[in-house]
Amino acid sequence: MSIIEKLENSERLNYEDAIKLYDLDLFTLAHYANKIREERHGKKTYFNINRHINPTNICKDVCQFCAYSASRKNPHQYTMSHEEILEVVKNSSKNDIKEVHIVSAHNPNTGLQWYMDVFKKIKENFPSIHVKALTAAEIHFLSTEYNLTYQEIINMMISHGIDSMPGGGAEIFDEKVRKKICGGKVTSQQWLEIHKLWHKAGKQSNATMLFGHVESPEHRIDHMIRLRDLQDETGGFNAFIPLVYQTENNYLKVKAPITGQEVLKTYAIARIVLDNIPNIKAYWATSTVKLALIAQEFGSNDVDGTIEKESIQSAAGAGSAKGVALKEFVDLIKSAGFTPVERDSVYNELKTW
Ligand code: V47
Repeated sequence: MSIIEKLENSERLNYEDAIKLYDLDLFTLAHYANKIREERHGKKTYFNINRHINPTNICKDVCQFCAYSASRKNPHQYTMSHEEILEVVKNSSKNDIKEVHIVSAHNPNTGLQWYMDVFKKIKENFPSIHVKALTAAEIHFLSTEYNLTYQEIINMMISHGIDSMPGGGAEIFDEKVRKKICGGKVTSQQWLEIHKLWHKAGKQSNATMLFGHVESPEHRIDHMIRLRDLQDETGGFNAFIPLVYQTENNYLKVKAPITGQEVLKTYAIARIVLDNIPNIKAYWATSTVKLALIAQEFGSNDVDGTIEKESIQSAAGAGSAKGVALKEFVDLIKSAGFTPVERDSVYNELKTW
């Protein structure tokens, strides 16, 4: 059966089929991806009102793509105190944020309680704010640094008030590419194992993929299929987030930045291949708001949030340092022809704007 026949029949695609999707033209892919998007979400585009906080940039790991961690490229080290973090949350709570998204570097100097206690303090002071925190890469770092099992770290996360896990640290699962871009950090197997344990604890998470650097389309498909396999088992992923690689201030040598066409193809292919992950997020901080809105015609149904401050992608050249104003966000979604639906962190609908 041809790939088009399989798409017409809405069949699940295996690795060999999915590779063929990259040979299709953009508008054929858009047709099938948008069909799935519209069946599931109609014209809704989800977003949330949130605040990103990155409490420290001192990192034991050396990822080649990272411009955020303090290193030769970024000599400005910092580590926030809990009081400073709480002050940020307090100020942002005035903007009616529903989520704090907290991701740190892997700092060996702070102690485990610096990582954990802040979540408890946020929950005590702001019980209605959803805490999305600690990537699988951070969990692996804490587990090795403090000689605890993943399960023990997960139990601590839950008892300290973390509600869900962000999808960071997945990068590209292919072992050869991974060795090149982030050797030494959490392995692919470990990343998947940590999310599996988190899901088994009854919790939800997201999954990312960093693309547009030294990986091939085959590596992207392999990444998606490993996620789909785990999702078949646990059902715990809410969203898949393809992160467009930002090229500046890091050590990865990439000849040409990825084209907008290839980015859109990848969103569309993700929507087709990941038949068991409900949401495809075009994270505007890496794609730009404009392309994130166009991506809504190519299978995506989410653009992430208002963010307020963004440090990881903006360090590598993205124009996301100050987030985006709520009104502007809503107006842009509307003028792109979609219905802006504010969601919470686990995709309950809160308000149609
Ligand atoms: O894993 C680092 C990425 C990620 C670069 O779960 C880069 O809702 C592009 O995971 N170019 C962290 N990306 C951010 C993340 C995330 C973001 C938004 C929402 C969610 C969610 C998760 O940032 C890292 C890494 O892949 N990153 N450097 C760069 N040069």
